[in-house]
Amino acid sequence: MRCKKCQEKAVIGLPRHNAAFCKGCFNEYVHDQVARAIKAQRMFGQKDRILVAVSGGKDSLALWDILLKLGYQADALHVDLGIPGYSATSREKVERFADAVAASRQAKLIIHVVKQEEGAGIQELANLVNRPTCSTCGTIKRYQFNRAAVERSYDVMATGHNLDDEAARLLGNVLHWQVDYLEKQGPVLPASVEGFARKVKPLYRLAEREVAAYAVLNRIDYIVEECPMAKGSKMLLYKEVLNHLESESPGTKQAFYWGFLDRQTETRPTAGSMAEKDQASLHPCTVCGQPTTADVCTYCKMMARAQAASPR
Ligand code: Q46
Ligand code: ZN
Repeated sequence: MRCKKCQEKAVIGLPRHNAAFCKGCFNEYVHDQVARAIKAQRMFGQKDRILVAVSGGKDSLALWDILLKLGYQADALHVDLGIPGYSATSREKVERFADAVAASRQAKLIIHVVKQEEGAGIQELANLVNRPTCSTCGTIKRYQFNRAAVERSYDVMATGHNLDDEAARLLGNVLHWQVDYLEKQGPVLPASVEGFARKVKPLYRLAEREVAAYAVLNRIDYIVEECPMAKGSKMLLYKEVLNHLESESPGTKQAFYWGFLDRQTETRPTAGSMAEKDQASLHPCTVCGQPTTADVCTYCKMMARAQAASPR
């Protein structure tokens, strides 16, 4: 197998593009796909300050690496969830990357420790509020990322969702006809109201195996294991189904997700109309001030319940 660009020995084949690349040309391809995503979706500019949500997995660390190499000012936030046997290793990987790569580019790492800030690890909190661990985790991560981005005046928050993640989410939303979610699903979520950070997904043009290959080829040391709480999740099942289709018919995932985005641009509400809709229903949480549709936001309600239920 030869590199399609330079005819050197290829290290990876990309059936969906009918191509193969050597290491150098593959890195160029990855950087180019991210640069294109940023430009096509008008995600941010060279002067913007970006906050990357990093878990310690391949996608988020690769994203941080790529943005820094493309010359963006990108700091990162890691949420230490306090999951035994998983969170300590994840945090270690993030810290190691920050010391080895990010520090030389003046990028900062912020760490939020759930056990310290919320008073208990994610599983214990979920038990206290009687909710599934992943939904408790989602509420905390969304809240803390948004808060960090807004309070520290970042222009935009970036996450490492790749093509596989987005295609799997789309499949889930279509299977259950989650029309509200379908309307908002996309690589850019505008900062619709004051207090909500703009959110972007610069890896949406890259498949999971491409991001994994990029991380390996560039010696990014990431946590390989999935979070133990993800076991049996529907997202993993949807990914499996899509991978099966992809292996039979390369390009299926891309056609599915990009096709959705193309059609959505015709019907998708504009940032302005979304802002109007949100503005009408959102106001500051009476406890913490972050935007919410109720009097008290989900996070503050959850923390109040955890406090009431915790043994004194
Ligand atoms: S980290 Fe959190 Fe995921 Fe782990 S506890 Fe569930 S939601 S599975 S992205
Ligand atoms: Zn609140």
